Amino acid sequence: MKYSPIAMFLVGYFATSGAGATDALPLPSPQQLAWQRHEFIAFAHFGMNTFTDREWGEGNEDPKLFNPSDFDAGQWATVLNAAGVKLLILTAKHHDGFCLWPSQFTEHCVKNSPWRDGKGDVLREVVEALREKQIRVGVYLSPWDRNHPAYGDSPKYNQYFRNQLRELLTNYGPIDEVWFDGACGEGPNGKKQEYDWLSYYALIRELQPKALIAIAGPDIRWVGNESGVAREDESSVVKHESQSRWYPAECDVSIRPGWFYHPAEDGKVKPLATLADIYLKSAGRNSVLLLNIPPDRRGRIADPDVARLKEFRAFIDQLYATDYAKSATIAASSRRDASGHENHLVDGDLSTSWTPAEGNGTNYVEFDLGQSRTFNVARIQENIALGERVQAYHVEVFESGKWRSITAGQVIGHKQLRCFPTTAARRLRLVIEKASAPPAISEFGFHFNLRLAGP
Ligand code: FUL
Repeated sequence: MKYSPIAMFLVGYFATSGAGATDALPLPSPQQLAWQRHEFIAFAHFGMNTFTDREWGEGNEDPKLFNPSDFDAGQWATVLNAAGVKLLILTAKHHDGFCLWPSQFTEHCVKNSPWRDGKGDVLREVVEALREKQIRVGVYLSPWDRNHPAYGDSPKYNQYFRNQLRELLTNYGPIDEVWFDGACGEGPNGKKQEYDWLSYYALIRELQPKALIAIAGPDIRWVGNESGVAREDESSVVKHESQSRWYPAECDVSIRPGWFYHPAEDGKVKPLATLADIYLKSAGRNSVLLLNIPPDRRGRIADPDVARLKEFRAFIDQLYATDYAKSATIAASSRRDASGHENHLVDGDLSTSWTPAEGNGTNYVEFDLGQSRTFNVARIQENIALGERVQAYHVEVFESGKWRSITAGQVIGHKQLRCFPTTAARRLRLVIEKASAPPAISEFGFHFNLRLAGP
């Protein structure tokens, strides 16, 4: 559940937090930039619900029910690393209030479970295993807490919540993403809890200034659905009245129907075709894919999910394996100077770019392959360290003596994977029709994807 009133609240936060100039081009913070370049990150929904077969617990579950039989965070890290996941967000506390770390502020946590004789700490084991594989760490801490007696007694619960944040953000090393759902309910006193968001944000900034605050937070935006799909032309720049902010989109979706593991869903892991489509419509639409992979009652990623992730990785690798742009002769309509050379489009370096000379009207760069090639995906990337500059573009092929557009859009951003019916051509152009500042295109590629080619 992600409540939208938070969006209105955040507008207020942005307005009072200083930035948001009206005419300057909004830019990502270094942390947002690094995060967007991850492209593919994961969620692990794991907790009391894993053992009660529910999606939302009531909060009155007996901690003794939490008892993974073969917990192995090393297996998570190995599987995620092989899949190419760059950051994992663990549900340290879901709506039922049960904490996966031994909190000194509640009894409703792992210390009262039989797992590891009450001496275990899921978060610690996960953090250590992830760090061994250079996977970054994020935490999901649900503000909605159906267990805590002070929930609804707003100041008291806010203090409890900050105490928990402090535990998470001081005892486990660097945390890169703090994920807040906006769901809010009434406490046992019949009163609606008023979250003190500003105090939560201030504490995070104090304890982990590099952590990004997501969803009900100012740094990462929920894309607006739980299907893992961004809009075409999804922009990292969000405007409200005269304020423009860098606020990139995250696409969350589960590999299974539910967020938590349910044995009955072992046969319902999303097929590769669905995951491939999700990837193209999230990572391929200037957004970050946040794929949920819920560990099972053993405390391991279940076999069907492991198998699907292998296929998914193979799909992604195949997608990029052949890049015809790399062997093409490249010629630009113009270039601003040597640092804006068109050869930067194929150097694999996201910080270099092709920049045309100013004031020359429509700008394009042409790729001549020397012979006809077959492709169905164009990959276009802007150097977003300099902002989102392009406002309209298309890709065209030279056919029977004239140019024909095969795909067109407005936003480029970090990455577009534009798919179109399989096309054969020798010459092809990326045309920038409109930009708010000199375009800085960092990479261009065109690929042939087997799955998209059909049977
Ligand atoms: C939602 C929650 O209510 C779901 O249980 C899940 O955690 C999802 C990612 O966010 O809003």
